[in-house]
Amino acid sequence: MAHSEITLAIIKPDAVEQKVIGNIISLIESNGLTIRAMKMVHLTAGEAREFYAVHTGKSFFDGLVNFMSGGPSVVMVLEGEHAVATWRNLMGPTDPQNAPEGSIRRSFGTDVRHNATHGSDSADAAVSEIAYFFSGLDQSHLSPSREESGR
Ligand code: IDP
Ligand code: MG
Repeated sequence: MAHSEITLAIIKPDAVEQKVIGNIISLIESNGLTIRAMKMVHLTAGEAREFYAVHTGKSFFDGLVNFMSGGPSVVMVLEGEHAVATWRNLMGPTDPQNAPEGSIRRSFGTDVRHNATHGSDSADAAVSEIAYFFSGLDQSHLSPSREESGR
């Protein structure tokens, strides 16, 4: 692996409700990504606000917080080649209507809010998002842009 990276993925409450956790995990594993940590969490509204703090004040913020705290989610650390971009490409764009055939958001999303999954948008965001959900996880052997020696 020349450029191994980690990212945070969330299977959002709409996808958990639809019972497509397994479908989404299959896509993760069949597209070169490895699950390094995983848990189910039911976010409180306060936690959803904190996790999505970057969107505070936007028109969709309250709806997003209600949605994300409305049921359980599955939170995962994914590792693989260019994991941030690989996972965002697998998801597709934010609005499922704009997402290509075969993408996760096209297959399992409903609308721009209920779009099935989350993915970090950069390696830096991944580090802080992973720390938020997996405070005990040692990221030192899962560095965000590790160049492996191949030894
Ligand atoms: P991303 O998840 O593709 O990175 P962001 O812009 O970071 O998209 O938005 C975070 C989440 O907020 C989206 O995944 C979606 O659930 C929700 N969201 C974004 N834009 C809208 C909107 O215009 N209306 C309703 N919900 C939105
Ligand atoms: Mg985002």
